[in-house]
Amino acid sequence: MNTPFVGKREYFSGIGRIPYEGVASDNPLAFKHYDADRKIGDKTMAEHLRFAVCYWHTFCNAGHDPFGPGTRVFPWDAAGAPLARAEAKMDAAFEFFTKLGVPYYCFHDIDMAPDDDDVAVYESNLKHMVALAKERQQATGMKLLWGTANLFSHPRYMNGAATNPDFDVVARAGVQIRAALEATVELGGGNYVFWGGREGYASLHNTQMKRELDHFARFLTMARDYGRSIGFTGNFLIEPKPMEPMKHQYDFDSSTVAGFLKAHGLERDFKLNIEANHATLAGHTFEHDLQVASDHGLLGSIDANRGNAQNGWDTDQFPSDLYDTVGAMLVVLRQGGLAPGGLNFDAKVRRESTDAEDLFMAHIGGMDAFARGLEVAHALLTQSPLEQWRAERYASFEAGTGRAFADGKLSLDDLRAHAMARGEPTQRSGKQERYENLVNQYLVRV
Ligand code: XLS
Ligand code: CA
Ligand code: CA
Repeated sequence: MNTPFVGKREYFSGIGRIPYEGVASDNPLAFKHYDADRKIGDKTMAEHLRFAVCYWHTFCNAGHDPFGPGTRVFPWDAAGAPLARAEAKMDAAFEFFTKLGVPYYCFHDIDMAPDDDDVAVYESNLKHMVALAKERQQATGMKLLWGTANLFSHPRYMNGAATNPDFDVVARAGVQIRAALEATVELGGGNYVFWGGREGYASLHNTQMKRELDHFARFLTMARDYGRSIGFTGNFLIEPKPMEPMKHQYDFDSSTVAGFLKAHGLERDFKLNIEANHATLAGHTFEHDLQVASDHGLLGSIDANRGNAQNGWDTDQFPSDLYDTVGAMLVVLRQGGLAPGGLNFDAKVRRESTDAEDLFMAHIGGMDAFARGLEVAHALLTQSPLEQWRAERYASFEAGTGRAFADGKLSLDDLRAHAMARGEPTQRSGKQERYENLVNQYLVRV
């Protein structure tokens, strides 16, 4: 990945390969913590973190909001035929990936290729761009973390895609899933993501919820079967979100999706892609939804971003809160890593951030925040008393009647006999503050 750019022209001139310079550096275009080849435990930072850049925010989103149009002028969006603009955007994307030094990227079908209402034109546009992406991957060493289909922007999907009450729309959604699965396989993607888009409802008055959920499961099963039939061996991932754009999204949170997958026999092929800002919209912390997914054996990948504590919507900001990244990396390290998933920056610079270099600084900050989270979480797990304290808290289940209870060998009569023999339980402090102090201590010590 040493080629600075492989396209027809350079879009980010004046910016070279982003170096690691360490915490003493004040260079805004250098990493302070992310040192790709540095070993943390038995893996390098790059191997642990598996960073990906997303196509949709970084190269497609010019900053529009409900009150006004985009503020960023992307040179790759200058006038020209749709396919020529898509090719220019791909040149910019691969230049950006290689200069930043990330190993992975993610895309929706219509981020990469021009959409079209004509099925054959849509399919040939995507095939054309996938062939170019394959060349670019070979030239740069970049890999695809996951592909997906955008089943929420086109007006035909306003009432949902797989859960639409009109079968014609469900079938049209099938066209895109089929093509996006083929694209993902062609590009060697390790995962395929389903974010629920408009799968949900705006009003229960006009909605047969059970029927829609059954259709959703049917659709996912067909996608799974098609994917496996064309050689996709990676994970299918569902990305939970509780609301927005719909009032209620069916894939509400980790717990809801885990139940849904198990109810429909999909838990062997599907895992979860947890996005920080979606977890917080659901009233959880990022760490909570990661932990729930991991506890089900279903944590597959992460969309790294953050919300804003004062806003109740999906602000998709770049992650910068070290406390959050430590919490996330504790879950990831405890489950032994994320592969074949990774950390995808599903995040956008603010509408007011209009310089090309802001895109780099945003990703540098996010990568440094997770690199720091990795270092601190690793130290907490291997050098601090954290795991020992947690184990001691549950020590009464390690032997004797506590062990027998956990193993399912006791009845309520046995519990009563134990309680009679022991008398009133001794009060045991939860010691939350001691744990919080330990995390802060390691945040500055490591
Ligand atoms: C939107 C989602 C979306 C998915 C991919 O809220 O985060 O970007 O990650 O469709
Ligand atoms: Ca996402
Ligand atoms: Ca989001």
